[in-house]
Amino acid sequence: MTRGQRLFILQLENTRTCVRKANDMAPSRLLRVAGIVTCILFSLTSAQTRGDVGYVETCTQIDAFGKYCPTTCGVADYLHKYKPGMDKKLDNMEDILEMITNRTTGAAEKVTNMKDSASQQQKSGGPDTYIKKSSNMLEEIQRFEKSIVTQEEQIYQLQGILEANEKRMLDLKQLSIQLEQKCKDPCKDTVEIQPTTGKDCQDIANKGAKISGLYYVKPVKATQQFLVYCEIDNFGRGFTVIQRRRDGSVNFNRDWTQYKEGFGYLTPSDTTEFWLGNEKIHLLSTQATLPYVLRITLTDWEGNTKYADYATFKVGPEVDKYRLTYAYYYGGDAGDAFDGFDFGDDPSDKIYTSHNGMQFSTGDKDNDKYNGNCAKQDGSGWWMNRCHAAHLNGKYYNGGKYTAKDAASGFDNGIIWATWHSRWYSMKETSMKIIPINRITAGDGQHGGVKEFGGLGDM
Ligand SMILES: [Ca+2]
Repeated sequence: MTRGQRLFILQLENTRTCVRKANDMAPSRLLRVAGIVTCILFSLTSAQTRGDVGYVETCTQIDAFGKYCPTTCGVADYLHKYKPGMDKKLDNMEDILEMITNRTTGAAEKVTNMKDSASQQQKSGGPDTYIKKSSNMLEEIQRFEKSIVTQEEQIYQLQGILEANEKRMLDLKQLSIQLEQKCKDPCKDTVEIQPTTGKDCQDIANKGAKISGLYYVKPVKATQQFLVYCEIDNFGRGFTVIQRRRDGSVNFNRDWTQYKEGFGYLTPSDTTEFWLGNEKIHLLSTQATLPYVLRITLTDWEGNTKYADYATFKVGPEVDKYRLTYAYYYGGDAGDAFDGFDFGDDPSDKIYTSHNGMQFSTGDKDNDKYNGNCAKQDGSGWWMNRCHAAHLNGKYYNGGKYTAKDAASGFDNGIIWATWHSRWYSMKETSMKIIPINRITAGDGQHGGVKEFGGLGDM
């Protein structure tokens, strides 16, 4: 059930509850009508909001990482269901109002009769006490008259509301007709998935795909295809993107299963954050006869972008806890943070913060080299040692700079690349992407730097 559908049902239940309360509680019919009118008002307002919500909120995310937004058919369906019930309620209200009007007329007649009989009594003369009693009665009657006038005013107001409601119903009917027209066209996915498929994005680029976007890939050992973002540049290189940070919109504090399956959102425009998933990264990185290069790109809060490449990047199977291995640092201007960093706290800092050969850890699965639990302390999943000099799944800190006080555990838990910025500086954007090693160099024969090729215009 999508969030949109749940909303509809909630609102329907609200309407029902509302009417029931008005019936139970109000001793006077007038109050009851007021209750019902309020309820209807509420329902109508809600229905209009839902109409708007329907356009946006019915997006569905599927396992294969697509986000699909159907058209507004759901809203139209709802309106069809909703309308007959409302018509009936309005009819009932009209009946009740008529009843009240009848009773008011009856009461007015009664008052006139009472007044007449009182004045007759006065004329006929009698004991003082009787006259006093009679004038008291008259006062009572006048009060009663006043209250009737007030009630009549209220009835007019209610009638006004009723008319306004009828107008809204008409508007809704109009809207419903418009939606019906729209829904005659078959619903389409709003996410554009490119038709070419392959073992990875380089395979797809080799088949002639020219634009970056979402593609289905099926690595050699994969049982089913899955969606990836392919970054295809002007040199015909196809990078398969396995990680993306851009704005902190996705929470990277996830458990083992979520890191295994992947999380976040893939978009054709590469505007969202995600972790592709350890299983998929394993299948991709271990399939080729040609080894892969992992390219890490980093953007800081001053707008500088740097990169680091690792040759023969592989992620092992789950039985080996998705162990990270690579052959060597292939180059880049961000420095080799995967090899650890000497922070100056301890002589063995560099060894204990290196990442090559580390198994993957999450808060609920501690595979690190530390007595405590690095992943739990830092609220992330990563190839933790004791703990890290590179940490791209860390907490997102707007502005970059943070302190031990900002981190829940007191440890450096940001998006860190220690060979470029201090561990108390969190990157603004990151990406991790893989490409067969024979394609990493761009068409000009030079080792491809981030600034040299297209397709990364916004970085
Ligand atoms: Ca541990």
